[in-house]
Amino acid sequence: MAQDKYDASDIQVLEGLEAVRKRPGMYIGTTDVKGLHHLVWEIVDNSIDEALAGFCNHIEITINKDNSVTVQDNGRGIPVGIHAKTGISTVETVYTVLHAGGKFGGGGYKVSGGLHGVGASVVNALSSWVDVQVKRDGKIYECKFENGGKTKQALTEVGTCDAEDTGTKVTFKPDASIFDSEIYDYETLRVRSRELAFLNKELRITLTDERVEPAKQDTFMYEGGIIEYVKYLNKNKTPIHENVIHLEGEEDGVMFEVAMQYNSGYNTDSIYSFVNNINTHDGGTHEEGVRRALTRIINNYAKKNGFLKDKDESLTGDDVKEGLTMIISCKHPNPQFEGQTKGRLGNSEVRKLADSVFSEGFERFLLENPEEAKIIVDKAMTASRARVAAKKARELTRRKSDLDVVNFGGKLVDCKEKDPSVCEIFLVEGDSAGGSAIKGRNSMTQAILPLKGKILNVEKARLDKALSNEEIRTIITAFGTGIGNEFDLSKLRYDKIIIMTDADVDGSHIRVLLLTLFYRFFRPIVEAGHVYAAQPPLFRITHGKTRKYVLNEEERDTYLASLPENTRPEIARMKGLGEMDAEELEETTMDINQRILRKITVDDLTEADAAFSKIMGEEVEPRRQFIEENAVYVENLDI
Ligand code: 28F
Repeated sequence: MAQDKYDASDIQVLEGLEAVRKRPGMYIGTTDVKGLHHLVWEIVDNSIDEALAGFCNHIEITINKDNSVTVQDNGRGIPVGIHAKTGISTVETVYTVLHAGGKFGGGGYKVSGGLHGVGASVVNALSSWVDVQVKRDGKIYECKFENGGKTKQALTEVGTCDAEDTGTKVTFKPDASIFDSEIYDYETLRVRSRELAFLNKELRITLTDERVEPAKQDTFMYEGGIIEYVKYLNKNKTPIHENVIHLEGEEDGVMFEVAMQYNSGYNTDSIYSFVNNINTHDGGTHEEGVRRALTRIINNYAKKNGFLKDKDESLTGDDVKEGLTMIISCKHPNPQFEGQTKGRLGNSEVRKLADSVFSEGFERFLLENPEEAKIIVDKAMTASRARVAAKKARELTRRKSDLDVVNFGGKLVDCKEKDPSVCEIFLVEGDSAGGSAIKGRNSMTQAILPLKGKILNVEKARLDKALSNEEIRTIITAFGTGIGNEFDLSKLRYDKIIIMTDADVDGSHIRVLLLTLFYRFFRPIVEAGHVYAAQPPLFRITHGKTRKYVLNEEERDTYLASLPENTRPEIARMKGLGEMDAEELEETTMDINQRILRKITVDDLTEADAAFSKIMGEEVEPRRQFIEENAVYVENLDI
């Protein structure tokens, strides 16, 4: 506006910008450091719109020594002609009339972020001064504003330049009376500049900090756009398929593109979505369309290609998201942002567009790339098993009542005492020994869990497979601690877990399988010293009415040497627990006053771990041989 005369339109302009100064938060959210940096993006967005319109490919952002900021683009330059509605130049209109930049005529649309093109006048209102320079038609024009947008110098031709040298350059100094801080943070500007370069492929963005000597500078330009964004996000991860999948489409002026690549990790929250370069942290219809299509396409592929055999088995949204890094970018002429922080896209038509663009492109990708398809589906299947296992583990730990354990498969014969410190559980090999143990036990403090035979070799099985084994599930339920990340030692229902198996090869094999289970899934129980191996006798020496049970050859020989010369004792080698009746089993192996237990410790297990891994491999013979020779357990006599 000219200095001395203020007509109605001038007053309307000043009232508009005054309103911004009164309630800046309504326009830029906050006046803290976040709002300070927001001013930069409002100006940059106008350059980005010029880039999206195809007339600009380089934006330069400079933090000047006085913490003013200069943004320059090589677009067409804001038109300098007189604006029909305001009677002043378009440049001045854009910088002094609120809502002037966005909806004004012209075929293109404001798709950059922020205030949808009204940003220039808001920045002017909140700055102590703003200088605008336009290069157009071989001429250089300038106009200046001060104290919240008052025109200091109307648009003036100040020089000439090459005809093809066009663009807009704006320098502004945020008003210190409005902003808590006026110091720009280079890193904040750098991160967002890089993101804008990723989101707008081939656009070069240069950031310079003139406050330091020598000046600091970064330049970002990505030919591949969001494809390179995904590569960048997966930089420190292990992609499980080589190429980033890139899909794009447009409908009714709405542009939509997705870039995605799976990595070997397990997290499911590396999906980032943007609308007009704004990060929609709370998702919205663009993301919903993609997630829906991703789940549907992978399930269809898995069923059609025999990965999912059980017809009503299906993969969930979480299963198909595991390890997925994805960027969704939508450019919309009239985005509806929803939610408290306006972080969610609400336009319902986008859901269908996203779904159709994604599903058609991803389905084609899977069909054309069967190897990658198998890798991707396998990963989702593994995630699904782990999810089911975790769910089972949670169910197992949720004991509704003690009755559950006894009824759970009817395997465990629990003790009557409920104080864990005096209770113990015997894991007994075989039903006959199990039967004897149940008869011979002290029913107040001793629980019996007969094991049908070889339990699953968990060395090779994942949690999900281990939990699908009924014996293992019964053991987990009986212990009460839960398993995996649900494990809670304080819930252990017994002070002693006693493995009672035959002293032969099979018995040792079962013992090692159990120890593998403990080592892999219940290590804290072993570390706390709750696990023991029962020591059934190896020989029964009968002479006269006397019956003596001994543990091994050494004890046998020592005992025989102690007998009178003329006695001809009968020596029997005990074949197995099943050979003893309940009374003998109690007397020799279970009675806490007579039995000898061997405590199993983790240190030994750690050495054994290598052994477990070796003997728990797939080859049966080396394993049997190893067990026969080593019977991997260590004694610390506990009584
Ligand atoms: C450093 C900040 O603001 N760059 C801009 C243009 C180009 C045009 C334009 C802008 C008319 C009224 C909509 C030029 N020629 N950088 C910027 N570059 N605005 S802002 O037009 C404004 C329209 O509002 C432009 C032909 N068409 C458009």
